[in-house]
Amino acid sequence: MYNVEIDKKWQKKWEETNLYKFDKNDLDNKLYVMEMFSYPSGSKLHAGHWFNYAPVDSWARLKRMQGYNVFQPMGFDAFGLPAENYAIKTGIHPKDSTEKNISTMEKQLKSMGAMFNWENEVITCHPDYYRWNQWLFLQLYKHGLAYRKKAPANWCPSCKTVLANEQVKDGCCERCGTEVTKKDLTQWFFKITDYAEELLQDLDKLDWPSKTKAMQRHWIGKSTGTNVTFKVVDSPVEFSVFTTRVDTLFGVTYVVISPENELVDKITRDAYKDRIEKYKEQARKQTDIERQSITREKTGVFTGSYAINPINGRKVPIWVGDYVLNTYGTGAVMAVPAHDERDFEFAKKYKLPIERVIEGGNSLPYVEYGEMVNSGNFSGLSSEEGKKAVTKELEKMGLGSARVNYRLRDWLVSRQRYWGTPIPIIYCDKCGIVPVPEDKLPVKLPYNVEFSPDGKSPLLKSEEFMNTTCPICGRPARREADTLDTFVCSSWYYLRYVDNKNDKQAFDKEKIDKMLPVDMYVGGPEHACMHLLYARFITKALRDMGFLNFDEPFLSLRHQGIILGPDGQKMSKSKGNTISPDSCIQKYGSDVFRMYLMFGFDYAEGGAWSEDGIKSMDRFVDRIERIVNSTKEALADGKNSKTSMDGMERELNYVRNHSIKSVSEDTGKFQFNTAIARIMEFANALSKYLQEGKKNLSLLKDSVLDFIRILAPFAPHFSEEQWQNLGMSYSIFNEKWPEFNPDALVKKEVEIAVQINGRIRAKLNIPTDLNEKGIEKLSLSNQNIKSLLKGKDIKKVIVVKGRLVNIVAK
Ligand code: ANZ
Ligand code: ZN
Repeated sequence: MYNVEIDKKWQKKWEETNLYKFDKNDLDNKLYVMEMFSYPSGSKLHAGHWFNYAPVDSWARLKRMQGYNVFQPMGFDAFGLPAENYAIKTGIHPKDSTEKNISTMEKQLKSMGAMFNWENEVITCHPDYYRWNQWLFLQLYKHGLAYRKKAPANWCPSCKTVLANEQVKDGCCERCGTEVTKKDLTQWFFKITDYAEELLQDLDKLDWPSKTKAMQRHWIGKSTGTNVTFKVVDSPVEFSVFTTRVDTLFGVTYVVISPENELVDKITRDAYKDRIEKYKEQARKQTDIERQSITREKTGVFTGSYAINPINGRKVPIWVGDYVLNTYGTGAVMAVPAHDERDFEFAKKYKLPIERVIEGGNSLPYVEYGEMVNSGNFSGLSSEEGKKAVTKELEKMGLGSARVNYRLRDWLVSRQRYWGTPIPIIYCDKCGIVPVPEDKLPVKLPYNVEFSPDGKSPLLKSEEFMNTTCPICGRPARREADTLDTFVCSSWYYLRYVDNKNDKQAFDKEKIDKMLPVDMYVGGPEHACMHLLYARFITKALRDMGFLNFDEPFLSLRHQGIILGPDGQKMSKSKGNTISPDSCIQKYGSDVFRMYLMFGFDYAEGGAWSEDGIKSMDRFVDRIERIVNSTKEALADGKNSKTSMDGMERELNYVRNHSIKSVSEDTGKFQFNTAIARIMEFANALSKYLQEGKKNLSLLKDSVLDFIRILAPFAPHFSEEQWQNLGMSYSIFNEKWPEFNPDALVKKEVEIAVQINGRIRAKLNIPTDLNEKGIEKLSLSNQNIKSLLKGKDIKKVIVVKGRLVNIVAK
């Protein structure tokens, strides 16, 4: 059983000797390794946190031994809904519960024995962090990248707050699962859409999982097409539609505008007003996701008005339909039922004409490209040619133009909640919207606030907070009562880590230009479209404002999988299937827990917890200890030694070099489970060798030392202990990572079976370059074979090179 006291012993020593202190003078070799910081929720660190952090620490330790100067900071994403919801339920103030959770989690994280640079810790709910979060807001505001507008916002009736699009999952609140509705509110936005194209293009530069890049591409949703202007018959009104298939323009039989489109009221004829009003009301209750669902039945109402198709002058009816989203393109579409699924369904339902204008396939709708037909002068062109030609024609007529659209929407950052960064804005009756001057930051979040939700910002109820004076005219004014989305905090924390104690600025440009980008960032795949996109946007925005000079925050990214309960279900308190890291490390020690996590699961996949798995890792560690002790004895004894390199020696040396090579490569690829499997093979080879009679002691010693070196990143405390046990000097983490000798990897011997009449009677190690005659001779000279053949006649010897020898004898 592993002695858990050695965890504490080495953690203390590492701290006292400042072993992992980042060397600020050796930036050429810097390696900035970062794991997504933790959310200090009520439930402490769970096995999933360990699975995120501990293997990455092992990766970083290996890099350190390879000569890198590792910077691995840690912090807490401390604002946000869970702490506030917990407070509402228990009455414990979010600040108090958060501070308590942070100190618990810090202790837990320290018990991991990771190389965290705690002196660079950031805690986002502390004024020395959110002050700069407010500063960031003001910079974006100054540069036109933060703005206010009235918009239908996603509203969670249960959390009583606005949610970003990204926080709505299948029409429900990501946090509590309640169905999300719409509410018109004046909100603050960050203009991430200004960066849509660059965010898309630069994905190519990143060493990120391809699935994550694909998700961002999809989320940004670039679409190339044409805006076409339709004039309304007997009205001065005109409007545009966005289409990716302008080659189908001749097939338009009606147009549809979204219920929220401001044109609806202008276009609707009196006789149709009642029905349209009712329809608008009904549409308000639907989420965008429901409205886009392919399976949902398409609905709509006629406005009584008609529009003119600019290409052929045809009069087509204008409908209102909720399958058209107001937030995409122009909020209006031209409907081509012969070539679009949704339009086809809609046209059938409302008996609207369906006219084919693209040749190909028999059935309708035909949605592929083909040859244009029934399209006037354009007939005969391919879809590709037609798109260009029709767009050109529309441009000539002044009734259309080529157009690129993105699905990406601006980032809604205001929240009607208490536990967040106050937005540094003041409203003055005379001067309007006035940003808080930078030297007046931070705008402190008051402690005594009634935060139980009523749909309004809790800060509104704090007169002390709300009432201020206008920085321009000095008259009484009111503060902004909303707080910032916590994703704002996490969109730049990797910059603050580097310069976390700076009280003059958010960070020093020179410092971060040297330390960033982050070389390796690791965290959950669920952040593909929110955090990971916001952080990229903020980096680019700060670059354009001159605060830094790199384009991307995270060069390499990896995701970890999820550790499930022993029952294969997601761990949760209510299911009673959680695994507490604390009790595991009390029982088995930090390293056994860490190695089990790394060996028992594929890092990117995760899987179900197994108690047997951790026990067998415990036994493995015991075995290593026996290997070290036997080695010590053999070395002290010094007798029975040899200096030659025979078959056994060559075999051991082979496994040793093979392990060094594989562990380096696999760890580099985050394939920790196979890396540990190679370490186990190495341990087997050592055990086997220790059982031999005569030993080459210098080989034994070198092999065991290499073994402990390559084990060290995976079992840091234990390896440090065994290193000392072997009489080596502190610290193993100042040792160089061993290099393998390619010569030793060329197998000079193979094992072959020697059979007599088809039954295996001996196994021989023979040189790989031995010819058939030599193999035969060697087999026949084996003691065992010799005695079995005594008194028999050898009829035939069959040699299968590299595999076996069969002796036929009577
Ligand atoms: C006519 C047409 C004919 C279309 C055809 C497609 C096929 P992406 O690729 O996502 O950009 N569209 C445009 N704006 C819309 C909105 N606000 N709500 C719902 N649908 C909208 O898709 C662009 C296509 O989606 C556009 O091209 C338009 O339908 C529809 F045979 O125009 B198409
Ligand atoms: Zn004023």
